Amino acid sequence: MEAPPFSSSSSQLLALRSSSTYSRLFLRSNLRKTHFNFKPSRNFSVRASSNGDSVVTLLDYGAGNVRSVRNAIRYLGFDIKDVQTPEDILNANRLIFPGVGAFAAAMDVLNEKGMAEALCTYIECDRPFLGICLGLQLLFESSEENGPVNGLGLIPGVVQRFDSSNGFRVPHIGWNSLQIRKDSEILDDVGAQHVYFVHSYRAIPSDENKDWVSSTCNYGDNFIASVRKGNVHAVQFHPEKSGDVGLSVLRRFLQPKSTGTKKPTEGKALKLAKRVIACLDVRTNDKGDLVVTKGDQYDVREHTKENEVRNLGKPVELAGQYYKDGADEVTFLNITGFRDFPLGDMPMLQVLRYTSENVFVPLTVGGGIRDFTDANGRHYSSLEVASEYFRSGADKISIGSDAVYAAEDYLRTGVKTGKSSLEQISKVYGNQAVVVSVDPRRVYVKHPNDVEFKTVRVTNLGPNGEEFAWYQCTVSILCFSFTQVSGGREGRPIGAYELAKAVEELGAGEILLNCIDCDGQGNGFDIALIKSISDAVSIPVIASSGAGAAEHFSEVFTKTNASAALAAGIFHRKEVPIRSVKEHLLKEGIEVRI
Ligand code: 1PR
Repeated sequence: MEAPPFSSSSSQLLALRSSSTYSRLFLRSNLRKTHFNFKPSRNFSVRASSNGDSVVTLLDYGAGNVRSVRNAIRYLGFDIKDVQTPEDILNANRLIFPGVGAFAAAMDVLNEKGMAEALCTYIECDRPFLGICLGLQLLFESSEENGPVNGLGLIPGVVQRFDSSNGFRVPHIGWNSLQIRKDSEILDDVGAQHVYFVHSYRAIPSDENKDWVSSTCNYGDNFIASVRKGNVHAVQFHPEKSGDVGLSVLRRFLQPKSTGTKKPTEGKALKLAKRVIACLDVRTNDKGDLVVTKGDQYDVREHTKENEVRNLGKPVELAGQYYKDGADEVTFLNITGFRDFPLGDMPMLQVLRYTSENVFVPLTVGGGIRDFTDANGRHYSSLEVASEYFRSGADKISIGSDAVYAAEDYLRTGVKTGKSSLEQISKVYGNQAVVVSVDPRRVYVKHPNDVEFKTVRVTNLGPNGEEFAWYQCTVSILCFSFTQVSGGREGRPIGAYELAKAVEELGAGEILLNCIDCDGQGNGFDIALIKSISDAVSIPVIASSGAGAAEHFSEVFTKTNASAALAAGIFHRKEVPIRSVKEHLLKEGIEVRI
């Protein structure tokens, strides 16, 4: 069962993180004093599926999006039993632990619920176990994440933050390759194909843990990508978000005997791939249907007498198509979310739920993430809005307008209040789950000293021969007329460069960099803007707006430090398929997932 909307889980986590127990070192020896009513009902040496049981026990402590793991398990034909008590862990046939959120908060919850000891016992008895992401990290002795904080202590080693000083962007987000170190069975179909990672902390292989390490990944240095001992497995990457190859990892864990012989290694993955993202701008049209639309410089209405909202298809269908076509991620932007409160916009939540049932790459959703008071006076925090998006299937949320206000406040006062939506959501869900979407407009100037904001030299001169421009951030606003309320955009006194640096400090994990001037024009990305921002921050930057040909993708990846490129119009109008973009990038020597 999914957690009910607005369960107290996120607020509990927040409370836990600020409580005095938050950074308390966890002494595993104390755990040993707890006694459980453990009734081993089966032979420990029997592999997971050999008894034909189709039930998987899932340890979900309520800190984030476990929906995608649930969907992947169900997609593979298994039923889920949720852990309610430590005994459920001890009596499981096979246990999946998709850790989400922060290390310390997770350990606090496991300790408080008495589950840490049960997990140790289960694993030490060599019962079928699969830890995912934080579910791998928690097996180690300790983590430096808001710590040091002790973990379960089953594997020697300390979980540490990636070092961004050597130019590697943190979080490590995207599709990377594995170096298989020993036979791990569940990785038998991976070979040289990419799998999806999203994390800021990692464990390092050493002599002490080498009998556990089954694969490593290189990102700045070699880190542990998976461990395996007997029936106990854990992976740092997300199999539930790694497309077909990830589903095969889960399948091999769930059905170890039925997956046939080892396949030859295929694929050419060597390093972190550049991502190609399909974006779906979604809104309700005048007939009340939720449609995928697409603007020209953010104008999404047809220039006809009827002035209808441009309709380019159905969101769930198109997202499913892009997944099959090889999109590395799918992004939904609920472009009227700021005025139609997203939690009142149930169709959008349904879109996420349905999409996540069949799309096994990361899903991002944006639009309307802010505090809101409804007509009945009920107040919803932006954290509640984001939580509902996560519960409905989003892996990342994207904040637009509210992040602009937060950055303005931060730059004006120099104080991080911790109260902005950006800070609150990244505190609970981790900064890798929070994208900031920037919607700037070019403002030409004669000389950089003419403005207080960072300028770039433009390739096409401004209307009065200007050689420079700054990029003014905009926010969604309501425009009232006698006949209707419509959306518009208001320029704010902050540049895209200043905003990007501020939101990185406030906890953004990634920047989705649009450009209103280029949107829908098909003339290529704004290289000067993207270079300036991707050089200024150490979090990944997604280049957006203006793609009109496969060559525009290679241009943005060779001339800037963008980690991903996003497009909408060319994919919706079927002008350039995602496959052609990838083939072109491969031909140009740019690493992509195929
Ligand atoms: O401000 O937090 O409610 O978020 C609103 C979100 O909706 C923001 O992420 C903002 O970018 C988006 N949005 C608002 N109005 C529009 C509009 O089009 N009228 N869509 C809009 C922005 C921009 C891109 C687009 C690329 C690629 N869409 O994401 O998909 O420019 O297009 P192209 O390849 O066709 O050039 P909040």
